[in-house]
Amino acid sequence: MFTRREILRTAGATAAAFAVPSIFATAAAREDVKPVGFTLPKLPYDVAALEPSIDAETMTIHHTKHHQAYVTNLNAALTKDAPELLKKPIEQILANLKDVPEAIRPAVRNNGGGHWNHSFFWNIMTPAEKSGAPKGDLLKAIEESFKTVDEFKKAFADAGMKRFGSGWAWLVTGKEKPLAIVSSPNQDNTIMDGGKAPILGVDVWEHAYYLKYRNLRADYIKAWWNVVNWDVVAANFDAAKKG
Ligand code: MN3
Repeated sequence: MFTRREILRTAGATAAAFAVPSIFATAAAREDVKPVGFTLPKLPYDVAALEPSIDAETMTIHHTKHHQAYVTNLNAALTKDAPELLKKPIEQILANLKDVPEAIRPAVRNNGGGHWNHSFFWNIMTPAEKSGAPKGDLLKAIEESFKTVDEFKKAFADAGMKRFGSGWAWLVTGKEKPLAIVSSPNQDNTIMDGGKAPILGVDVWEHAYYLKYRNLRADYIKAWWNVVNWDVVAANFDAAKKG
């Protein structure tokens, strides 16, 4: 058995021996170098876990190519013109886009929005057998706002269908009624310029569905309901009411 002191001494000696890192050691290979800025979050399930609603190939490309590109481009823009923002929470950056230097503001809006939206989107989905249904306060709020869950789903799908081109449909806490449906273009969301975070959202960019559903966005949204994580949506609703 080593005493704590001996372990520290051994660790110190090892560190000293490698104090000058080899020029052949890349940042990626060195565990002491943490990536700077934002990173791609892991999916909370296997890439094939949402089949057949969302196929594994679409999920893989969507996560490791599209979402990764938003992260890479966000980091690149901030590194260039506002490196101090690399350490801020993404929500704080999006809520204060006016404070981002003008030269990179569109890039931060699009890629920062893309990063937040996709991180959010992965979390509000789950394998169909765990999807559940709206209940408790969330169910009451849906019924008060849209009469029935079916009417809500119809109105939400309609918002996704009517979003011309690329964008998102969102469920948010409302002013007159407990809940409201909005949609946004591109990678915009309700946090930008001071709004609250949404409690549910669907990505209606073609990259989210085209491989499997081709041009049939309505079929994609219909199948997507099967993999909504209603426990997470309920938790988002609770957080939005408090916030
Ligand atoms: Mn997407």
